[in-house]
Amino acid sequence: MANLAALKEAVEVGDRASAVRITREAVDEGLDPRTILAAMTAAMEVIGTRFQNQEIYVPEMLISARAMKEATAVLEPVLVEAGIRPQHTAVIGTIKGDLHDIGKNLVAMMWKGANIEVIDLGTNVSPERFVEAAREHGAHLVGISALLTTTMVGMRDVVAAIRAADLGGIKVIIGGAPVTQDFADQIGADGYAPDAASAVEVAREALRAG
Ligand code: B1M
Repeated sequence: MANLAALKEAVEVGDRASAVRITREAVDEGLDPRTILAAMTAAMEVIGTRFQNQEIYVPEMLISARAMKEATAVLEPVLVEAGIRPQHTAVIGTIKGDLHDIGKNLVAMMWKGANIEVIDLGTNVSPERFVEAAREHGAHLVGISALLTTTMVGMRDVVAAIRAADLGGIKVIIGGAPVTQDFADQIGADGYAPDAASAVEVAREALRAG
């Protein structure tokens, strides 16, 4: 019988081959795909906590995320067939004028790890593009990343454009090295996360607030 504890362990240590093999075994045995996904999500939670505690760094986090990505690729057709979709959708991007994407990619991975569907708009994303994508995908969350003091000011325009577009109760979460909670409050964002691991809890809290 497929060992889900071993699957969790494989994702934690970034052992792609084992993660994929155990996921295949579990799928072949007809295990509920949600249970299989939960084992991987639990692994990413552990990774997030270790990252926050500075027990691991960006490379280890990327290795785990890659293992999860490959294993979820095996699971995805089963989830689709069973009509199981993530409950929430996020669009994420780096602000206009800014090409830094390593931190944004980590947040996207952690959100995917937390079973949020993520539409990644890449870098240099205009306020109009954020709004258009949020509308197109019926997003519940918008994530904006900025690494430059010169570009972070543009986050204010994205928040304003989202509010003006009247997209329901959509939540805006911001982050990036120069960004602070104070700045998030000033521009009316719904949340600020200092790192990719806490971005999961901040997103969950914002979504819970409705
Ligand atoms: Co640039 N760069 N860079 N750079 N770069 C910085 C940011 C800088 C601090 C370097 C320095 O001068 N010491 C400086 C900014 C100064 C400032 O404005 N305060 C700088 C500059 C000036 C520039 C250029 C202007 C340089 C030039 O051309 N003269 C230029 C700008 C280009 C542009 O964007 N238009 C430039 C270019 C580049 C590269 C293209 C060469 C490359 C980017 C490659 C890429 O991303 N694909 C690059 C890099 C790599 C860096 C440094 C070295 C590393 C950034 C990084 O990836 N960190 C950086 C210096 C440094 O930080 N030591 C620097 C690792 C990453 C995991 O951390 O992105 O902070 P970070 O993400 C964290 C959190 O911030 C948070 O979670 C992540 C994980 O915990 N987070 C979020 C991020 N986004 C979030 C979103 C959230 C929540 C949390 O919610 C949605």
